[in-house]
Amino acid sequence: MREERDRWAQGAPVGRRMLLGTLAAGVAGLAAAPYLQRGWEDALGAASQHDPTGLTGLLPDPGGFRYYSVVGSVPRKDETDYGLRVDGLVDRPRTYTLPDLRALPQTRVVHDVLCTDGWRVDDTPFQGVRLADLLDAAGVRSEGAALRFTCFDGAYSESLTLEQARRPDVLVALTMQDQPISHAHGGPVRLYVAPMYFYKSAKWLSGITVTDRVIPGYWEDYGYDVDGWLPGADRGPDAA
Ligand SMILES: Nc1nc2c(c(=O)[nH]1)N[C@H]1C(S)=C(S)[C@@H](COP(=O)(O)O)O[C@H]1N2
Ligand SMILES: [Mo]
Repeated sequence: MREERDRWAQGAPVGRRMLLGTLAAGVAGLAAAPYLQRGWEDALGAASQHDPTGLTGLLPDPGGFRYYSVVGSVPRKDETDYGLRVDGLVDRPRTYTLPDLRALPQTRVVHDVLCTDGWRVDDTPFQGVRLADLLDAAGVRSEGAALRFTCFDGAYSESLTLEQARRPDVLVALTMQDQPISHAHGGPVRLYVAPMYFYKSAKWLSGITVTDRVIPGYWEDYGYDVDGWLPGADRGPDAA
């Protein structure tokens, strides 16, 4: 999939334009169907689930974002069945429901979002619980050095060092652009790591495990930088 994305990013102009046209027609067809009620963004998500080429990732949604998923279909979760498990090297493992997370102090962070594929959406607000607060509540043990994030899509994963995770601009986000995070954007809960490329911001977040070392995430196994700092990011005291 990574290779496919790179290949398309480099461009095969005629083939790609044709395919995009075909795909746009397909998406338009979907949009005319009941998907319309959920909006274009969810139609893109739905279309990409039937899209073996991954090209739906090249169709912008109205806000400038693009839909990414490494799996074909992702279950929907809401207040009745969503859970965020915090465990690993902690004294007090816990599973948070959506109401649990909403009841905690909320922080709003506005930052530019950048994907390594070249698109960006400036000044995007995210709001949610500071990851640092969840770590404090869990009581990280002295052997703890990093976090592994897992997702209820069953495939994606990410990592942060504890020091990165404790930054005030790293959120377990419940809203994006001041709306509840849609399913297409990884709702009801996604990670938001403001100072890093958007691949670090795991969608459909379901697990946070404290580990004794960094375990590279999904894209990082394909060569992405484990430290996904954005150009010009203030890396803090651990700056290399
Ligand atoms: N679970 C999951 N999270 C993910 C991804 C994914 O494929 N699956 N893609 C990452 C990448 S590469 C980007 S750019 C953003 C895209 O978020 P969006 O679909 O809301 O635009 O999600 C990141 N988080
Ligand atoms: Mo990305």
